[in-house]
Formats: sequence, structure tokens, C-alpha cells
Amino acid sequence: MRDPDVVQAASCATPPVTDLDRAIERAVAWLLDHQYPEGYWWGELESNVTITAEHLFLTHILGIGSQELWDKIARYLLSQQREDGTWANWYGGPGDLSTTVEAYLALKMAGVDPSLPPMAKAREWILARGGVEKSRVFTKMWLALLGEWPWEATPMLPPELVLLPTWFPVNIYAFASWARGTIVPLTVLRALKPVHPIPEGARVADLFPRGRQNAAYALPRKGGGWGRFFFQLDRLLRAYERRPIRSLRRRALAVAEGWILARQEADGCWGGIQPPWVYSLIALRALGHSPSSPPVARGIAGFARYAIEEEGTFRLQSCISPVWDTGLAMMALQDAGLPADHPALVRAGSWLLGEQIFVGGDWQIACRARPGGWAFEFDNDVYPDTDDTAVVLMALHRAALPEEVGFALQRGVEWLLGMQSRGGGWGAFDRNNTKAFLRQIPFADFGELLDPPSADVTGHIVELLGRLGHHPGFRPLDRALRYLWKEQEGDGSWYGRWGVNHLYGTGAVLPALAACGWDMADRRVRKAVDFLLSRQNEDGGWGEDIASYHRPELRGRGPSTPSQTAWALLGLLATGEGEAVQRGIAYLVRTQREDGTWDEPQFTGTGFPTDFMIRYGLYRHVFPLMALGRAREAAR
Ligand code: R04
Repeated sequence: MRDPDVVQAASCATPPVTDLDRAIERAVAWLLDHQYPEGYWWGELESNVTITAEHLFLTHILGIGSQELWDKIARYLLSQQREDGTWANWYGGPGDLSTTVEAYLALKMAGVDPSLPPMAKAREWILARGGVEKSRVFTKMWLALLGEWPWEATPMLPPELVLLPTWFPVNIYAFASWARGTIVPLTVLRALKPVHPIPEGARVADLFPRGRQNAAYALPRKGGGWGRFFFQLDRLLRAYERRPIRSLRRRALAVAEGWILARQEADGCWGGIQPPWVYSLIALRALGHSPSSPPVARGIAGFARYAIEEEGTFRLQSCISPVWDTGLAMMALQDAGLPADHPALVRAGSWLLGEQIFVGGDWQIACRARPGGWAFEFDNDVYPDTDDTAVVLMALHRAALPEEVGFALQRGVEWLLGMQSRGGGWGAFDRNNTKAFLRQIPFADFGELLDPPSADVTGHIVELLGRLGHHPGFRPLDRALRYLWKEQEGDGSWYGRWGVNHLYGTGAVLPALAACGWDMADRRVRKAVDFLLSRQNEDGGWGEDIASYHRPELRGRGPSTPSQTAWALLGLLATGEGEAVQRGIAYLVRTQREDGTWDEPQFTGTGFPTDFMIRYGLYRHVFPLMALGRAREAAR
């Protein structure tokens, strides 16, 4: 019991309302105002125009397009083109050849006159960069589907892959969840080689600098031992392809078809992400399912929730983030001092409770735990992820909810502990998904084929374990901490796998160490703190360029942004820094908009470094609010 006199004294000495209080109040009001009636938060997940261009290709292939939709797509694509005629994969990024090729082709198919200046500019830039033949494998596969590139000039992906057992070094479960969801339907397409020709006027002979005849169709050879091995294997498979064992091929296609059908979600999607989704639909079409058949029809209908129509434009999100956004928004409101039983938090918590996944999924191949995790999206039962689960559990842990929350926490943590990888860290969707040699297959010129543990995800889970009362001495926590120390960079920072970049990683690990009671005077902790302090900008904020993924000298450096400033502050607040924190907080207070939120054109989220970058619509808001709230708490 608290002494009533002390409580009385505290409320008499109410501190004056400061700029910080006002900033928090406005940010809280903005966030409460943007909660959906069902209880969740859901910001846009912006990536790049290939997702929308490919949607146009899909509607052509399935014969479900309309000129009205294509006009909206064309308007969107043109609105995203830059001065130099290119499309980039993130704000301020360099023009990307594959993305520009796909946008150009989609515009041609939509009927945009190729002699118009935007088209001419794009075309000249593409030709100067070597044209279609220099684009990535995925782009070539789209062109193959549309009759603009020979299927034979794409890497072999035999459907027989789905018949290989899980103990075999190469099998579909050795690939990351998103990669196998993409690869399985692509094996079907690579075997059946369907072509859906486009009108003469849309064809892209104009993107071959030396003409179609003289284009380079040979696979680029990858260096290294495994690269050579897989290059030779590709040649062997080509020989096999000329006379495949018919019964084996039939069985492989049937197994692939069954595998795909078994993984369609309630809302019609596959894995909650666009690539497996579109390729699964096209593969089913190639296997004889008509566009009006139930799985294909449901799959098409499901895109509606991923689409955004605005001012006569149409764009598609590659993925949607309601669970992630809701967990983060709850944490931010809790940090801001909202009472645990605030109706907004109760509604959000209850909604999250209903999203917990109690059915099995692909993760069970490598993990024997009972189910109990959360996925990123509304419907993605097959692929819950450890990162969402950790954030949701942190949010629920502090919420005032009925007893069922105890059961949810218990099963969530049980699942997380079961998902810990060999080295002590956590991957996002799978356990022990670390076979590095697979990165050398000729198909892999884009993205990431593996899901190994990362410091940012591990940091979130360690923070959860600490908040639940675990301390060093708890075996899983000790293993995780050893993993984190092993991952620390020479400059004291941690790499950011799912956020840009060392500010995200370091901003995830330091609060985790604090939560489990680690000594903040540890010299390794001081080194991480020094990293953050040395990267603070003149304006008091922090920023990190996406180029830091390739250029170590750019780690922690770049124009200040709200979310990255917040990540650095969360790290420093965990370790108890003073003066730098004040300047960082002042930056956030100063840059807050009148309506209580922040502007952030930069992409600070990571899908795959750096091929697939993400701009999360709510990052600019939830992370600054967390930092402001924790700063006020620390000052009290
Ligand atoms: C932020 C941490 C939560 N969790 C990661 C979830 C990220 C959601 O965003 C995406 C995830 C994706 N995966 N795979 C793709 C992808 C895109 C996202 C993907 C993209 C292109 C191709 C194949 C897959 F926006 Br091609 C998992 C840890």
C-alpha cells in the first residue's frame, strides 16, 4: 500500500506542463484519432512500383484487366517517375534498371504513347544501362510470361525440387519462408512455360540495345565454389529438361499444386506478401484452374485489401502491417503514460488476442513447439513471425485485459522459446534457416533466400524476456546474450536486418540489455553508446543512409529522420545518457507538425537489404512517441 500522504504530496507538486508534455499529448491524440474502430492501427506499407506494375501484368495474364484500372495504374507509375526518367526502389535512391523496365512495360501495356517524353527518357536510360538483358531474374520471368523474353534464358527451377526430403541439403524448407513460397509456383511456371502475348504496340523490342537477335541470353556465371557447382547443375538440369521422366514430372507438378493450394490463407493471399501470391495465382492458372475457380477467384479478390486508390491512381502494397503497427502503437501509448485500462488500449489488446495463431505452419519443419505466435498481417496463419510475436507480447504484457491474456502470453513465449536457433538468436519466420551456400544458386540475383537469426529480432525477444522478469542465468536468455555479443560490430553497433540500419539494430539491442538487467557500465555497452553519441547530427537528430548497407563508413550517418532519431534515443535512454538525449528530444519536439505527427519521406524499413526497402506509414509516429514518453519517464 502506498502512503496516502505521499500520494497527496506528489499530486500537489504537479510539475509544470512542458513542451515535452505538449508534444506527447498531441502525438497521443493523433494516434488515438487514427485507430480503426475494430481496435487496430494500420499504416501504409510502401515499397516500389514493381508491385503495381506486376499487378497490371497479372490482370493481363488472368484476363481480368480493365482499361479503367490500367489508366489508374499508369497515372500512379508516372507520378513516381523521377526527373531522369527512372524509377527508384526508395526515396532519393538511384534509378533501378529492373524497376524501370517493369514500369516502362506496364505503361506501354496501359497504352501510354512511347514517343512521349517520360517514355523516351526511361527508354534511353534503360538502353544506356544495357537494357532488358541486364535486368534481374524476376523481371525476365515476367517478360517470359508476356512473350518478351525466352523462358529458356531463365535459370532452371525444376519442380522435382518439391519431392526432395527435408534431410537433403537442398530442399524447399532450406529456403526462407518467403523464398519457398515464391520458388514453388515458379518451378511450375518454369516447367510449363506459359506465354500470354501482349499487343504488338506494347512489345519491348525497343529495350534491347543490340536487338533481340544479339541479346545475351546465357546465364551469368557466379563466382566461388558453390556458384560454379550450381552453374554446372543448371546445365545438367537443362539436359534433363529435354527428356524429363514423365511420371516424375507429373508427380512433382501435382505435389507442387497441392503444396500451393494448402497454403492459401482465409483472405485469399499466400504468405501475406505479393510475390508468392501472384506467382501462385499464375501457376494455378497454368495448371488449369480458371480465373473463376474458387482458389483463383478468392486470390484475386484478396488483393482489394492490399490496394490503395487515391485521386484517380491505383497502387498495391507488397504486404500489410496491421499486427505490427498495432503492437508498436500500443507500446508507444503505454510509454506515453496512457493508463493500462484506457479504452483504446483495451480495444487494441482484445483485437490482438483474437489474432493469435493456434494452428500449425511451415515453421514446424524445424521446430517442435506448440503454436502460439502472431503474424504481421490480418491473415497469414502459415507464417507467424517471432518479431511480431515479441512486440505483441510486450504490448499485451502491460495491458489491462481479462485473464485470457495470461494464457496468450504463456503460449506466445513458449512458441518463441521453441523458435530459438542453434546459435542463440532468432530468425523471423523459421528456426535454423542458415544454409549460406544456397545463396549461390543462379536464380538468386535479388533479395534474400535465407532467414538466419538477426540482432534486431533477437533484441526484441530479449527485451520481452527481460520485461517478463527473466534475468541472466535463464538458459535461453544466456544463449541469446552470447549471440548478441558475438554479433556486435567493431564500431560498437549492431546491424539492422529489418530496419535501416545500425541505428535500428543498436536501438533494439540496448533496451533489451537494460530490460534484462545487464550492467550498463559494461565496456561493450559503453562502446555502443559511443557509437550513437558519435553519430548525432548538428540538428540534434540521427539518420542513416540506406547506402550504409554497402558502405561501412556511412553506418549511423545521414540526414536526421524522426524514426531513426527515435531508435538512437531509445538506445541512449536505456543506458541513461543525458545531454545528447535532451538535444535529440528537442529535435523531435521541434520537428513535430501542428497536427501532432511527423513528416518522413525516407524509407527506414528493410525488406531485403537493399533490394527491397520499405516505408512504414506509422514509423515516423510510433517510434518518436515511444522516445518522448520514455524520456519523460526517465526525467521523473
Ligand atoms: C519489421 C519486422 C517484422 N518482420 C518482417 C516483416 C516484414 C514485412 O514486409 C515484407 C516482408 C517480406 N517478406 N518477403 C518479402 C517481403 C516484403 C515485405 C518479399 C519481397 C519481395 C520478394 C519476395 C518476398 F514488404 Br521478390 C518476408 C520481421
